[in-house]
Amino acid sequence: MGTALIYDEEMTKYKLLWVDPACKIEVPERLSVSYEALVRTGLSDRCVSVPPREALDAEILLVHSEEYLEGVKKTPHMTLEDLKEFTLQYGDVYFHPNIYHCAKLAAGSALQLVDSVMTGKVRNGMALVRPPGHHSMRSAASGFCVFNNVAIAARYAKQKHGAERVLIVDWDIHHGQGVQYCFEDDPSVLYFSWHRYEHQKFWPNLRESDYDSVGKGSGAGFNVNVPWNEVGMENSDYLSVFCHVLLPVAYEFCPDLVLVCAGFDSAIGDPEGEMCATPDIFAHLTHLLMNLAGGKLCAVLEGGYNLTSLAQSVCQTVQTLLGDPLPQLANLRSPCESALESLQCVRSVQRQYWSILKHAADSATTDVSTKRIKLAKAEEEKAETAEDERSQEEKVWPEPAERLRPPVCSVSVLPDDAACPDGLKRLASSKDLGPLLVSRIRNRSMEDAGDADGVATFSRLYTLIEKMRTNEIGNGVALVPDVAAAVECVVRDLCSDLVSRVLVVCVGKEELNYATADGKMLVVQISGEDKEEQKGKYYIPVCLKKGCGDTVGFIQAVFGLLLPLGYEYDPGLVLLVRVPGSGVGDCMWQQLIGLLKGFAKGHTLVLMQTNDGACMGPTASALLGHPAPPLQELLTPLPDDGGALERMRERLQADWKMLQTTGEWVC
Ligand code: X5A
Ligand code: ZN
Repeated sequence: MGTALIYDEEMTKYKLLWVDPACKIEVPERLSVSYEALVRTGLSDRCVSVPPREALDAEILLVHSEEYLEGVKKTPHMTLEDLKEFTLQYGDVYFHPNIYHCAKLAAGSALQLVDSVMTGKVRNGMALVRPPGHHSMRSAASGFCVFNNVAIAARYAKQKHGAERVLIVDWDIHHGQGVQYCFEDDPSVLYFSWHRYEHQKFWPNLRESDYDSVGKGSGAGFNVNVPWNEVGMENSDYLSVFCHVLLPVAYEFCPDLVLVCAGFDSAIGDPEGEMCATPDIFAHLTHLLMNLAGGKLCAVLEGGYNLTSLAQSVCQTVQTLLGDPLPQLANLRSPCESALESLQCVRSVQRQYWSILKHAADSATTDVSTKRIKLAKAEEEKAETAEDERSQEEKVWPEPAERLRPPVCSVSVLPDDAACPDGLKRLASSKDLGPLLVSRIRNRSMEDAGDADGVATFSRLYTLIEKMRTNEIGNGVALVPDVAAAVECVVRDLCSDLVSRVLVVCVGKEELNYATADGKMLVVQISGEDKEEQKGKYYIPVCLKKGCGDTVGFIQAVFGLLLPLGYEYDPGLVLLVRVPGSGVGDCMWQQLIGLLKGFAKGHTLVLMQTNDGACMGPTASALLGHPAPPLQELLTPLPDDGGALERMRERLQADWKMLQTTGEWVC
């Protein structure tokens, strides 16, 4: 199952024909430069090339009015003067004799992509299109957009492919007001958008772009706006919003298809966005969405006006869709105060609609005087940033690191009589451990009857860890007689010389008494028992009263705690431990493996107990990069067990900044 790429040079064949400072950044090179970068890096060759087609009138009419379509249809025959006049009815957009043709191709590209993904021809894909779509409305062009490509695609997916729920993630830096208007009262399409807002000072300057526009009627709660009230947002700000708002809501929504309004004006260097997130953040944003909807994800280009930043970001996105290892995001900073305020406001207004956010801290009611102060402050800043447009273009950042696929994706370390799952390579040979390590291992696996076997297993594990470090192997799974003893041995004896930070994720209750305070490992334990107290910064027991089978609780723990902790900790290896009888379901387990692959460049070692081999199949599948099945049970969540998790998150915020979800200021 591959990745589709849709591109046609034809969509570079229109441009601005007069002087308009608001439109001069929307140039044909946006598309050619992005495509050329995909060719140069060899990524386009690895994709399934799908041709675009023109969207039919009937398809355009799924979203737009007849009058509007008829108006646009006349533009190919207009004189320059007529085109200028036609353009004047709308805001920040231009027409050209060939734009109608391109707009039909852009919308049709999105439909071709949906067809390819929904019929299973490919797993996912990206369409490189011009003109963009998310600003265009039922009867109006806007913000360089003519037809609303993604909105049309969502309606089409429902109608033609029977998709019941479609998630639209709009990570472009502008608010896709066209998409919001289209689905405002529709609970079958969840629209998420973050956007530069600056308390309504930024284009399109709409009151309804704020966090309190949540949808209307039965669509209430299915519109999620995250306004950025300052420029300069960074990777940590974006990841915080994904972990603490979008992902929990998206998992509860349980979409059949994910559409991404993939604008890259939210990346560093962009003259419109003026944000500071680096292109490799899009690898993570993409990855975090790739286990929803059974992996069915269609990304459709929107904005992106710094050609360097745009091309790099497009490559990061496509490379992730192809399944390559994720880049490490080192040195994440804390989310900034303004981002935290936005986060708090969104969570507090959305918590009534999403059971997974029910325990989000309630923010105080709107404090008008505070808002005034902020407005004034925004005004001041605006005045200060007169020099900015050039300074954005002059911004420099390091080129994203190469993301090399290891020669061997996944291996198994198994007893001789256990069958190796398809696609995994059995690790047979092992390294001579040397007498010191052997005696250390002997001392640990004391009571084990098959002591010689134990040493052989551990020496294979040592080889595996070593080869993950050198990227000869991606990940692996091992069956061991006693997981608790194995974890201790792996972390203390085998990893200590090889990796500096190990993230240990333990699912189920097991005595882990060796957590260190020196930060060489971080233990997050998710279990059904409630005895353990948190010990220091690096041992974090998460207790779900109803056990690991409680999907809502588990998801809260994963997105609210585990992922943000992982991003902040930045491990060199992930050790995932499955304690027998934990009660975690197969789907959840696969989701967890999929999500953890975002850390340590995908180097995950799964430890399971020999008698727990039944879940070997699902484990192998997830390690090989197959998308996890959707968590259907979230559609009818059980009553949950209260705010214990929220309180724990609050306690830990002093040590772990990525856990913060509230600002000092009220909304
Ligand atoms: C698709 C997109 C931006 C329009 C900005 C107008 N449009 N000032 O990024
Ligand atoms: Zn944009």
